[in-house]
Amino acid sequence: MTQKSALISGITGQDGSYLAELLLEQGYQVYGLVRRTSHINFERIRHIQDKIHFIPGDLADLTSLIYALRESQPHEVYNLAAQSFVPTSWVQPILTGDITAIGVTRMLDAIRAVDPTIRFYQASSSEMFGKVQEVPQTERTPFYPRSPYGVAKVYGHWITVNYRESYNLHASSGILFNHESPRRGLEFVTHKVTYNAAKISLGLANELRVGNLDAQRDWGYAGDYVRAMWLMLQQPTPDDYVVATGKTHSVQRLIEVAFDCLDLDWRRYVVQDAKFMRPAEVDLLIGNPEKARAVLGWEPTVTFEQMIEMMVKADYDQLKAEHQL
Ligand code: NAP
Ligand code: G4F
Repeated sequence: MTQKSALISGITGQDGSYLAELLLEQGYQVYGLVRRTSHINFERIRHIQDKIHFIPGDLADLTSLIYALRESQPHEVYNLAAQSFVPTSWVQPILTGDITAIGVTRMLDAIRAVDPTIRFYQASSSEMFGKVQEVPQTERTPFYPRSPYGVAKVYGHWITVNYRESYNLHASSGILFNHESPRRGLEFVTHKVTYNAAKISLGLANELRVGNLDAQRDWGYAGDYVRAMWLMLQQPTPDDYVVATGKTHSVQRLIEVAFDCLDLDWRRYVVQDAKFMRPAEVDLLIGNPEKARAVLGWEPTVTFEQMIEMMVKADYDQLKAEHQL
């Protein structure tokens, strides 16, 4: 049997690192599209970097995507690259649109030009549901995005559906709810909380400043979610799937769980700061993953509490070692 190959955009990100691990385990040749930076940022993939073929490229640059596809000749493309932080999308709305929205068209058009038999995964988001029109959210729930990021992801989703219907591409869109891990960027609320709770516990900080404590999210574990991406591209026909746990928790509950892991009373340390409030908020996300369960056989394996504990422990151990405590 010929070895399968896959090109991952966003391979240096949280999800890219877990997906690369999964595909290597499955025996794939893994190619990673990476942007040129003045400083190599391979922290999340250092342990597997010798097994990955890196190709320079940027979602802003169609030519680089065509070269990358010609060089890698992939069976599957996972488009995970994006400007993915919601608050940044209000300060850089045009860049967010160019990468997170139009970047998807560039990748799809490059696939169409180079080899339309390539299977395509688009990293869509529960942020598209925004001001939710239904609880819980399914593949049929109408979108009402609440940030330039959410708007860009709606475009990315619909252009994926459109290329599937227009050109018969095997293009699937995964509507993934929030998923976290010790590799999550420190700017996202879960990692910000676990990292700062660990710092406080070690005497390296004395407060944590956050925004809206009432927002609710359906938080899962990134390692579980990349399995769903791969399963989508193994199906005979392309489709769209919600990937979620079906449970929701508030930011306050997240803080309680994280601080409890370290026997800390969160009320003594957590300060609300208007700086972290958003111009428009997504108040409640909770997904119904029934279709992913029924068609893909996908189920989450790590609970919210287990994941937060895993993140707290990883941060605590790393800070302790770094500061020789
Ligand atoms: P992440 O950690 O922020 O990683 C984003 C990746 O995109 C990084 O590798 C980044 O490269 C790359 N990138 C950014 N701009 C690029 C450009 N112009 N050209 C090429 N690469 C570019 O994000 P993540 O959490 O892994 O999420 C992966 C994808 O899923 C994103 O599309 C995100 O919007 C979407 N998503 C995430 C979640 C979640 O909860 N994590 C939920 C739903 C959807 P650098 O390392 O060079 O910056
Ligand atoms: O962790 P967050 O920044 O994630 P958000 O905005 O839900 O977006 C993430 O999940 C999306 C899927 O739904 C992805 F598409 C997207 O790429 C990204 O991965 O914020 C979660 C909640 C928000 O309601 C925010 O207002 O936490 C609230 N929050 C409260 N204090 C905070 C803070 N968020 C951050 N980042 N920092 C705070 O201090």
